[in-house]
Amino acid sequence: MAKPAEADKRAGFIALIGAPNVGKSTLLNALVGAKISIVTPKVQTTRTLIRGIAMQGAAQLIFVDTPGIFAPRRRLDRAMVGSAWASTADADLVVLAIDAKKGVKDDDEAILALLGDVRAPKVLVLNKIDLVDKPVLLTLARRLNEKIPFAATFMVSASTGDGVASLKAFLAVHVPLGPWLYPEDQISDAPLRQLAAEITREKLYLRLHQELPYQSTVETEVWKELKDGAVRIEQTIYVERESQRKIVLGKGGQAIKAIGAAARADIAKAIEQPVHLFLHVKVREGWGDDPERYREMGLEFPKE
Ligand SMILES: Nc1nc2c(ncn2[C@@H]2O[C@H](COP(=O)(O)OP(=O)(O)OP(=O)(O)O)[C@@H](O)[C@H]2O)c(=O)[nH]1
Ligand SMILES: [Mg+2]
Repeated sequence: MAKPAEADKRAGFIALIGAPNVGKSTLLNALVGAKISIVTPKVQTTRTLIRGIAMQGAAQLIFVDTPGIFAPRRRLDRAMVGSAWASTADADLVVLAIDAKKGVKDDDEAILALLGDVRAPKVLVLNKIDLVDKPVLLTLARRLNEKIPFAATFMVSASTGDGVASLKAFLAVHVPLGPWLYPEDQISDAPLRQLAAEITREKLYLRLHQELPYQSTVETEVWKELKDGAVRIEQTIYVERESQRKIVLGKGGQAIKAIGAAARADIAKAIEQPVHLFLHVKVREGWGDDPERYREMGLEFPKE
């Protein structure tokens, strides 16, 4: 494609917000065309702002995936929800994603009530349309547009990709004129260490159940390029209690082995390098109240 003239270039930040589990991260990955943000069937998977960058004609679209917005209880929850709302202040456009299958629930209502205060134009995305019939979608779109003046409404399936191209085309002509902010071939600004920690956290979420995923965090401690072109990565999984450490390890170390194997394969694919992954599991009681852990995650530490 011919290079656009400097004066025709556009660039903008597009915040993807919504209740937990509506498919924001899946949508970010579909829009960028690569796996940037982790996805699981569990709520509250995304913990911090994750940027993914896509080019569309003369426009550079910088998508910001955010933690799901819900009524927070713990300090970590408050930090996550706070970061999601903070993303809307810097955004040129805000995309509100709704799970069309679930419809409008309490968390969505609470978001809608606060969305009026957001200055940026808002775009409504009804996601998971592969799971619902058309008449349901039209009713949902009408009801939501009565509450908030959305600039446009899109019906998509982030999983199948249905409708994603139209959404992207719309966004590309609605971000402001201006120079591109990242090199054209860049698709993320997350450091590799963070990406690798996120991948391991995804495997933890997929493998472990109930409260355990929410009481764990993953940090990359060592990243060493080896002479043979491989990389040695050491990560620590922090949990709250000894009983949780035992579950993460599993009988005869089976659980941690499976988590490590799955994470290693995905990290190697993401960085296109062979990986030797070493996982440590440490009990750090009250890590959810430790400012250092928030710094590692890239979250503000809420005072209470
Ligand atoms: N059928 C279907 N499932 C979807 C679609 N988009 C996302 N999902 C599934 O919904 C679940 C949640 O997806 P995520 O992308 O992690 O949702 P999220 O909004 O980022 O969730 P949090 O980060 O927890 O707020 C996963 O199991 C996805 O595979 C879709 O279009 N159709
Ligand atoms: Mg997410």
